[in-house]
Amino acid sequence: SVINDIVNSTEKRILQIDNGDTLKRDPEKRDIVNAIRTKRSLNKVAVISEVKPASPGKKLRDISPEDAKEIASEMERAGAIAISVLTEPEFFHGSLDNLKAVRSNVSIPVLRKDFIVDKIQFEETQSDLILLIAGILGTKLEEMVQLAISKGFEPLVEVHNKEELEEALKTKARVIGINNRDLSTLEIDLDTTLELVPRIKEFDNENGTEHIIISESGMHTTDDIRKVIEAGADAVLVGTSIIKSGKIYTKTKELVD
Ligand code: IGP
Repeated sequence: SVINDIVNSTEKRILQIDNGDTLKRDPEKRDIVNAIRTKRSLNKVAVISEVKPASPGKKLRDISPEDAKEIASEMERAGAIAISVLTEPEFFHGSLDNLKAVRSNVSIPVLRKDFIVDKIQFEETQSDLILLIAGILGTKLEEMVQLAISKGFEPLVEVHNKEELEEALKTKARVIGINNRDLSTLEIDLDTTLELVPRIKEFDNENGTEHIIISESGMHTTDDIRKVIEAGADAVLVGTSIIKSGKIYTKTKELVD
């Protein structure tokens, strides 16, 4: 499957990372939890907007670091609460240079969107949040969450089904992403969010915790967004429809308002 190909390609690339080559991270962490609460108190939608050049087999738009800066600024200006930056090079045409360029050019939190399989990848990451995919990390999930937190990242743990969600709830992650796209078939079903949110609410009630829920992928219209927000998602993550619209500012603003 595509997902196996991506993980294999990522593992090969990791072998090339130079251990001594760690970057200096900005010690200041931008807080997405506050950003989401503020936006919601204004009765707006907390939108995380994604700098996404392609998805497997589907090119959207070439994005250089210069382009990435400009796109991210427009997203910020339109009211996005955070920016997600694809850094996977082979299947998504992303780059770490795009990530660095974006974070130095906006003041809102930035998420590194990639397939993290090894802790060495933390060392090359200039971001506030980092994606950890439960379905890929399996038994390594808990350890990777701990490590990410100890490195100063806010881990965003991504799940797609009930089993993965239970694993995510066992960790210290306070931000959970529900991916509406099945990574093995690439099929979208917004009902994934509707099915999984109640379990998170139930867990929070029983344990006195308060997870932040982000619905990810496959949303194009304000109706799509209303559906997952009404189901209890605190924020949405949107890539394709914003990039493809060609009108970054206008499309982002439409979804925020
Ligand atoms: C954005 P969309 O359908 O709006 O382009 O989706 C984002 O959710 C998607 O890019 C994504 C993703 C991922 C990419 C979700 N989880 C994991 C790479 C890796």
